Amino acid sequence: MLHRAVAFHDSLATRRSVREFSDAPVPREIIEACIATAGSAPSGANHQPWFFACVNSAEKKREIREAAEAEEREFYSGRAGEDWLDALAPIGTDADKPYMETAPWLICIFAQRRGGAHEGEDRKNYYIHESVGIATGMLMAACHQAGLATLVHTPNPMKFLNGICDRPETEKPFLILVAGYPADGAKVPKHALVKKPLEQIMSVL
Ligand code: IYR
Repeated sequence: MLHRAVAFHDSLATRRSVREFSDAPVPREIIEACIATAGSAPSGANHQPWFFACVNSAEKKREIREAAEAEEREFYSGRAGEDWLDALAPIGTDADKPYMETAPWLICIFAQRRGGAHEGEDRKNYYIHESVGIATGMLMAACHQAGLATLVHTPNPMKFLNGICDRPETEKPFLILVAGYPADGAKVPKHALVKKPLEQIMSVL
């Protein structure tokens, strides 16, 4: 058990949030297998309140990039506020998101306010954000295991995604997961490599 737990840690600890992607295609079957892993996550009352719109077409990716960059320009030119921009400075991000067109897949994740455990139901869902967050973490781990790099992208607001991905108003865009291969020589900021040691994130009582 310890060997398996440590081996899993050693693998996941090599995950990087990448902002330079290769345009090499990734077969749909790989994405489907990763989404199936996400779909196996636990959720409130097992209602599985998530939907994954997997965008691969160049036209849709361009639409999403353009809408996201419009929001990001507002964010970086004032909406974020000084503290937030200060916190982001060591990551070196800005409003330009070319990787949203370069990467083969944009997985647009939606949280369903209503639904239920069975297809066609219209009941209230519970613990939506917790459930979709857990599923997203499992999706990222699955992508990593498959050899794919990912980036969590959260333009704010993301309302534009409902229209582009053809999703109903009862679904709230949760985040965009960019997925593909890292570009040759892709770099990550030093800041992102520092993870808190166990003593800081855990206690045994
Ligand atoms: N959504 C913006 C800003 C951003 C916010 C946080 I908090 C980050 O950790 C990284 C970025 C962007 O993607 O640039």
